[in-house]
Amino acid sequence: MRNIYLWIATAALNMLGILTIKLRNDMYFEEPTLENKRVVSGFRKESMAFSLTYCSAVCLRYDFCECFGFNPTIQACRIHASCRRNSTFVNNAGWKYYKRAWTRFQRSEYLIGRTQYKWYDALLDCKRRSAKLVEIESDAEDDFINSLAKVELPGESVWFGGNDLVTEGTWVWASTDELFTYSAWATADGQPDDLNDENCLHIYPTFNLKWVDGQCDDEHFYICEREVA
Ligand SMILES: [Ca+2]
Ligand SMILES: [Ca+2]
Repeated sequence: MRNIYLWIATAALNMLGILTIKLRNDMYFEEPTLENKRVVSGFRKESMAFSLTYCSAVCLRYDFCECFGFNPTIQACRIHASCRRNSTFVNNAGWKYYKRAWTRFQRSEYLIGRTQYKWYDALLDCKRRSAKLVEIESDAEDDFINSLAKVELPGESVWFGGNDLVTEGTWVWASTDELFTYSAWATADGQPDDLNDENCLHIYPTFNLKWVDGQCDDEHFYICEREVA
């Protein structure tokens, strides 16, 4: 009986978590490659969960939670700091895994833009999400974004919010028009070179994800950034 009261109290607290999701407009998406498996990487805890929403609310309460598993048959929830595709056991029937759309690092959250857009359309898509096309202010942030791109968009160029559209050679961030205070250009490979009028910033796998100037009308994946309290 005592366990039932405890369970009801936990459920009530989790309802508050659900409210938090709606306020933050947070989202998650299913990772079909992990279905019916047991993910090993970043496992933190397994607990009871009567629904997928409940399980997602548990995940969203933790900054470290990048992904969670839910099994509706046994009503259980697994909280993970990471879900690597190469770190799984097969044949764990009934489990599905979900990744948080926004990944937290320091004072920002980042969203992978999974459609290839021209630079300006990528910028607009981030604006629609009340965010900006990612802007990099430190080595730590650049390293984090590189790792995120390597895992989520392997071998792809990824748009950043920098541009020299107004004055050739004067690079600014789109959300503020402020000059770069940090940069990680592929200088060893002669970047930026404005070859054929290149005015938009992206990272380039051929140059080890260092920064290059690209033609703004090329289509690449992108990353949005929003600051969190
Ligand atoms: Ca930033
Ligand atoms: Ca240029």
